[in-house]
Amino acid sequence: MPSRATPPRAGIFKDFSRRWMLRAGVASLATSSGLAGLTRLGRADGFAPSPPTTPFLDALPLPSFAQPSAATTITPSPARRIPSNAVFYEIETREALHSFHSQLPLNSIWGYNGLTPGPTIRAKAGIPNLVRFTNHLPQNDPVGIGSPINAIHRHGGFQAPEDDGYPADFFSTEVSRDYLYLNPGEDGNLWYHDHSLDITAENVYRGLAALYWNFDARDSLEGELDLSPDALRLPGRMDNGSRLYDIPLVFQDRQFDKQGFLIYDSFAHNGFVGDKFCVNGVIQPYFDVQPRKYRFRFVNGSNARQYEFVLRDGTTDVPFDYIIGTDDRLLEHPLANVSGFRIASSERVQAVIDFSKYAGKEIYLVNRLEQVEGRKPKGIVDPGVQLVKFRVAKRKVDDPSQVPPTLRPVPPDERPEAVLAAGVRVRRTFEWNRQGGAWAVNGQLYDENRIDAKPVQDQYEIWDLKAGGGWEHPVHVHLTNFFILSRNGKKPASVEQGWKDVVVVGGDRGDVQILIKFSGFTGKYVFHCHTVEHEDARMMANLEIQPKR
Ligand SMILES: [Cu+2]
Repeated sequence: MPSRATPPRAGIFKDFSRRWMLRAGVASLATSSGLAGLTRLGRADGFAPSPPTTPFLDALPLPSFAQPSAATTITPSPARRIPSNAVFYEIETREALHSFHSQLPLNSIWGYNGLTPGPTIRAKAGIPNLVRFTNHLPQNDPVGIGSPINAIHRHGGFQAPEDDGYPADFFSTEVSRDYLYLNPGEDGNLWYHDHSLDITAENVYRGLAALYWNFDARDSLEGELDLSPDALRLPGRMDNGSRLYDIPLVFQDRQFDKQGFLIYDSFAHNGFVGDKFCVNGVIQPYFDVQPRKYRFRFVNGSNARQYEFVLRDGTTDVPFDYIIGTDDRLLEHPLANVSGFRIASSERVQAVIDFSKYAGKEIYLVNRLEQVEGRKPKGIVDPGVQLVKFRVAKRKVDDPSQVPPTLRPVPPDERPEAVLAAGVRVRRTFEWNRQGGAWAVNGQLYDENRIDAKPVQDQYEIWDLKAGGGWEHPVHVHLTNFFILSRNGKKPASVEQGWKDVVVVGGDRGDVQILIKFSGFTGKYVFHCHTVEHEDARMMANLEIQPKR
């Protein structure tokens, strides 16, 4: 049901009659007018436009790193053996006040350590992290967006079933759960978010999302200052515990009522889109940069919205200098001079922008994709909406970073050509369809007690993914990465040729064929649509990975 995020502590929760109307679902009757302030990229159906906010008034916030906990004796829950070199973290989910924009009132959010995005967890290849999440969410939340249960999914992570945030493994207020992340390496660019059964969309919208970065000997924490011969020396380095020149950009759309409080429609099973564009939790921020190379990690943390990004210098489109990674991993080779790219919910792209040629200028990151509903984007608009203003300093600075011609070589026996030549015997088809007002996979609604596929460990499979009704679904498979073999029978675009853990299926994007394999663990995992309202409306299925015979 529709809800608004009035901060309970601010005591502004008096508007019961309006709240009742919203709960009764009458809101849409009242709000078909007032389109004047509608952004050109669309907003949720049935809501008046969010209040106007001046773009680029607030700075881009940068999430800080989670700090390891000093605890020496740890009894893990659930009980299991913890590697002796594991680093221990403690993170709380709790309610807090958050500023989405300095012209809006503070809003009640739910965040990891009370922050949205939450603290970035940092890992080093070969050193496991044991992360204890404690649920301190309020039992009686007056705002009404979300439910105080948690299941934490480290998206893109290689982790045992009990550490995967399986949707039914949720835990309640004042309960803790430990998650063991082994961090074998290479899967460098992850994020973690709530994955509780039926309530993921609201809990993520309320703020439960954060980043998880793995570093290893090549893509190292020392980054551009790493002198070892294997180091990639991509832009980025540590400075006093903060990361410089390696910058996350988490994109989330939000909708606000006329007083500036967050609203959400729990009946929006087709996918909720808002008309305000937050980057790292702030609406249309500016970011001061030096005239040098930066690494940006684009994360689509929106519930249902897709974005198509371009860079603009005045009215001229300028290319991203390099695309270096998609989803979890770095590409084998960087793609140079890329004019733009599109990301759907939970997809990630890493790009390098060299601001040295823009010294003293203002460069804009622009979203050109209009979307007014969860079905799919409406199309490209010109000029689009500026989401971030980069204010480039004038004075030249040193830039020891580089973008080497080879980033992450794909092992010869894992290349799609080699795997296909060796023969792939198992094929599966998954159709992503609407069914009776809910969302189904192969005609079935998610049932936690039904196993929908039993892949055998280490055995390659080809999956045909199709969708009907003109809908687009970003399909996410847990535990593993895959290669896209084809899109509509053709080779995918170059930005889709690297390792992926999400792929958009259907609508204008067509059918997709992927090459997939599950290794390392056996047991039960989910795969699902990452339009999180579709996921909650049961567009999800169970895998049970079988041991090798
Ligand atoms: Cu979907």
